[in-house]
Amino acid sequence: ASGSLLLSRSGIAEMMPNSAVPVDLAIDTSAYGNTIKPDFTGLSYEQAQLANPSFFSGTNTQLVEFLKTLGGQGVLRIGGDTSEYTFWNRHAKATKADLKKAAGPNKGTTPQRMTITPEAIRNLKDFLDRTGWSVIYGLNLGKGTPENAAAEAEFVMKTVGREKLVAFQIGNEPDLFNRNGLRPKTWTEEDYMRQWEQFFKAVRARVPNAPFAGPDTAGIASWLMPFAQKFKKDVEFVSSHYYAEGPPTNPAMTIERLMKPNPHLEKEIAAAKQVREETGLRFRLTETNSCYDGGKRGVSNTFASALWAGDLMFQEAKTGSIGINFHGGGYGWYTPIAGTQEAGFLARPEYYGLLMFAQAGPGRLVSAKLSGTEQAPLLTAYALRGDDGHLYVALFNKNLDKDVKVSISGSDGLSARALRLEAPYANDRNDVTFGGCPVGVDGRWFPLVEEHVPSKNGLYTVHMKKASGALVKFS
Ligand code: BDP
Repeated sequence: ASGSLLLSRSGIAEMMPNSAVPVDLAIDTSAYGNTIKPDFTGLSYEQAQLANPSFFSGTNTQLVEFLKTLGGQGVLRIGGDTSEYTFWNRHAKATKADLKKAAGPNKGTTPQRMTITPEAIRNLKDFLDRTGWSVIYGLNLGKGTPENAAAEAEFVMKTVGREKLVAFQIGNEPDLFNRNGLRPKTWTEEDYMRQWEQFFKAVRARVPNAPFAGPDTAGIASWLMPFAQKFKKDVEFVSSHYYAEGPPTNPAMTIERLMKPNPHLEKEIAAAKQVREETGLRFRLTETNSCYDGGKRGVSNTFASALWAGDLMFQEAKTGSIGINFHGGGYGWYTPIAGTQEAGFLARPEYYGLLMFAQAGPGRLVSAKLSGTEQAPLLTAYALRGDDGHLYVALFNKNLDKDVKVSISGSDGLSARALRLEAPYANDRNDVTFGGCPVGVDGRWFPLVEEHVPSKNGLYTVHMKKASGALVKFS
């Protein structure tokens, strides 16, 4: 059956109109770039989700599968606005009502106070063991105390273990504390660093080997360097967030805009590079998504978000980031995985961007240079020597109105197969497939259609429909 699908698919590709914009992609497999480690991929959830101890638990078998499909060693980051309103209490027990709580992304309002119990942390450990993932754990700086943070960190460290704990972070988006009511208007980065140090010392006094990262800022790139310089011996890496668009009420926030390069992202990448050069510290994008304040309907929950997310992952890897965490949870517009334990989970379009990245797997980027993209500027391409030895080429045609014909030179191997990332329309919400197959409600996925990529004299040609992606594997 898969053979006949294969034939019909390449038939379709050959029938594509000649109007496709021709572009060239030159691969140089001897020119290595950055390494993508197995823990590159990550998700981010609100700390409030821990108020329900059964969510991140071994009993949530469906969610476990959804994470495993994205990679066997990903990173779960727990934090967000609600991390300033969740309180560790080692005597507390979750109520029946707590067990039903699903925490979507905070939507820019003041969160409700919630409690984190020992049971939640014990279950989290089980969840991490079953997924193979590790955790970045947020401590409450906004409303918490150094003593309580130290007690919480001690329990987390003891329960989860050093190998599963990537880092603690102190506070979420402290650069916004002067306008979200958590600190006075006069709050500066100096103040933040002073308080960070108090919390850090309190934790280290009880947990001498506790790993840390920060400053987990919303986006003021200028906060990265002073923090890195001051705490370079104390942190594993520096972190901050990036939202491509927002607020959702602004009509200028559209799919068209999401597909384009973003000056905010470029600023952040430049700041991360400077930190790396001056302090040797690496950068992780610990929270990101398409549109802040919980996302935008018709943008964040559409197929366009898959192209955006997949492209962003490769872009971050290419520019030196050690990983990325897509924020989500509940039924948030931008969440990669939507649902609850009772109702079940499903893959939202964005999930497929992460899935495509996972299929290339960890490895090392190699040089991939595009030319002739003047007529199709939103076509992006990345090449990777996978840890499995194969050469992979990831293509994203973010042009919404133009098909593109990509001619790949300099690849190796004798044959090439492509897995398509596609949907009928950029704003489609339900018919996204990768390799001809949707992700099942059990969180599993396998390729159904592997398309033969035609070649002539070492030149491989991939026809890319407007608003589509493809992962080409050479063997
Ligand atoms: C970030 C917060 C997160 C929110 C998100 C949003 O850390 O809790 O859910 O913005 O506004 O700033 O969507």
